[in-house]
Amino acid sequence: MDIETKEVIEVIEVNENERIKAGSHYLRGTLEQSLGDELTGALAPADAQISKFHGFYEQDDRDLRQQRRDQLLEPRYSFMLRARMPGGVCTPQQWLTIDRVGRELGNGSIRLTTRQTFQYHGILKHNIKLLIQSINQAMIDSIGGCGDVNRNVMCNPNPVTSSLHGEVYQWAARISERLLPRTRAYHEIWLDGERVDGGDSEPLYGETYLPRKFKTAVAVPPSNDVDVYTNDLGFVAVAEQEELIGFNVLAGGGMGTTHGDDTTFPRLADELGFVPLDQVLGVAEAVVSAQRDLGDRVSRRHARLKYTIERIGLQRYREEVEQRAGIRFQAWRPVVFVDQGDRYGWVEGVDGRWHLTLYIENGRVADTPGVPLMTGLRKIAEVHRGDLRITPNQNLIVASVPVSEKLRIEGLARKYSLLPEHRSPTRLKSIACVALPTCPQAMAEAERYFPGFLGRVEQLAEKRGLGDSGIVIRMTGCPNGCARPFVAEVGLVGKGPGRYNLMLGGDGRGLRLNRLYRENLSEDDLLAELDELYGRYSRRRDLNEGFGDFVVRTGLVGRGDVPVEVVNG
Ligand code: SRM
Ligand code: SF4
Repeated sequence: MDIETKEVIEVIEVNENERIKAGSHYLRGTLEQSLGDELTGALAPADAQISKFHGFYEQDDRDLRQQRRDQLLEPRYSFMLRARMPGGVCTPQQWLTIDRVGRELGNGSIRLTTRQTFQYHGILKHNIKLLIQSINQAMIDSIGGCGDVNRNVMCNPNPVTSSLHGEVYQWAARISERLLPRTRAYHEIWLDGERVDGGDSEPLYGETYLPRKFKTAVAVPPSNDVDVYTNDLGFVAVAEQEELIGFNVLAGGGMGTTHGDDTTFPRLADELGFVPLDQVLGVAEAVVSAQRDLGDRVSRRHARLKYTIERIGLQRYREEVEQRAGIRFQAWRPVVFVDQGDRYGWVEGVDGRWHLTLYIENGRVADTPGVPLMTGLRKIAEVHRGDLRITPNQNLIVASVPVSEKLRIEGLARKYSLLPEHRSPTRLKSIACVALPTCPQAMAEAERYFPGFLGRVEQLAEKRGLGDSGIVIRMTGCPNGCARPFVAEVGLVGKGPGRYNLMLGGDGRGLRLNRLYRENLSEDDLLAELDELYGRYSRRRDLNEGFGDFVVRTGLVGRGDVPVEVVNG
């Protein structure tokens, strides 16, 4: 085959997104022209892909779609912007900016996400630049919030048990920095930075970036709040006598699936082995570059790292990473995880400062009639002098409060209904994704519907004498898995309007995938199934046995993959 023919075939074989990336001149595309086009509220289609790397998505209000269609109007386009905030940590001053910008340039709310950052919804095209500039003035950016690059790096946010947490957080921030795209496009377009003609480059990513999104989390055992096994790349802190000595490394986790396509599946990450601290950044780069070169650039459905590892095999993949990083993985160090939830209320840190985890229902920070939550957080940020930390379960920690300030902070939190009190243990452990009306992928409701649905589940639990049991329930509007439903004890995965698949059997620690139990259920059917299951559980469970463990032990569902069960005894 001559070279020309080969090139043509290669061009035809990659998917459309690859062509868009390659032609974007390191993520510039024609974004500036798209923004200036006043005839439409949308971006040009290729720019709507490139914009994701800059942190924002084009959306339209799905509640209004039909009405707009009937009126022969274009959809009501607006944008969702996601910031980059490693480990979810920000200062109160930054929070005040986040809050102000959300009220002035977004839809009046802030959405805390399952990856410890925040999103604005409802941004109009002509406000995007001002919005990005405003958060950048507070030292917050949105580079790689979305797109085919490494996303927000997660990290256990609770600085409680030891100085280890602070140190591990620094590693999360370093990994985030190391895996950032290097293009100057963001600065040029949004921050009016100096133009670079021709000299731009991406040493790690290359001009077509990664085949697909890429996610990294850092866990501090015994908490698996970050659900580290669901990430493309995971680091698990290993300490000796309270001193951080390195990390166990994981690769190849992911949740996204497509209904009816069994070539797609959720997967827990594989254990690659232990590395000392001086090898961490090199390994992170090697995992990313291996995926850059070996990932599937034809089918986006199969382009995540989990499919690469399935295709080439773990052994070969591990060797590839070792060779690129110039290291050998050491044997995995034993670690124990005990849960995947947040620790609510006050906890004293090693330095004598206190940390208060607030409850934010589904991570939605807004003022609604009778519940001025957004105002409450603003009042706290106005007086607080420590920092604020978004958790992987969409909550917020008021961190590093001196004992003298505890009463004042708690008073505000109580006044604005931000304390976890009067919520059932199940509600405190449960989360839902955004779904309708903004998410274009949603097949069913999640965030808007979940609180009421949980109320009905709580009644069932009370009836069965399970009011004190905290069962992890997670709902998503589609099988993409944004609330990580496939590692929940009960996963409810949207199938169509008002219809959900019922998944059962997570272990409450994020170490076991659940399995499909019943398909396409209406609310009545779901409640009937749960009623029956809760009845069995309350009669036949072992002492301290979790619901997910019970359904697996009694054979109601098969066991999911359990690669770490051995380690965790
Ligand atoms: Fe997600 C796409 C919201 C965490 C898997 N996710 C989307 C989009 C952008 C819809 C879209 O494609 O246009 C959603 C925007 C909704 C909206 O209106 O805001 C969306 N994902 C979210 C958030 C906001 C859910 C939440 O309620 O908090 C989370 C933002 C995280 C962040 O701050 O970066 C969010 N998404 C996740 C997670 C959980 C995680 O990462 O720990 C997953 C599962 C883990 C994984 O990636 O495998 C997840 N989102 C997806 C997927 C499926 C990817 C796949 O491999 O198939 C999509 C669809 C896609 O990429 O094509 C998606
Ligand atoms: Fe949207 Fe589906 Fe993610 Fe929910 S799980 S936010 S419906 S993409």
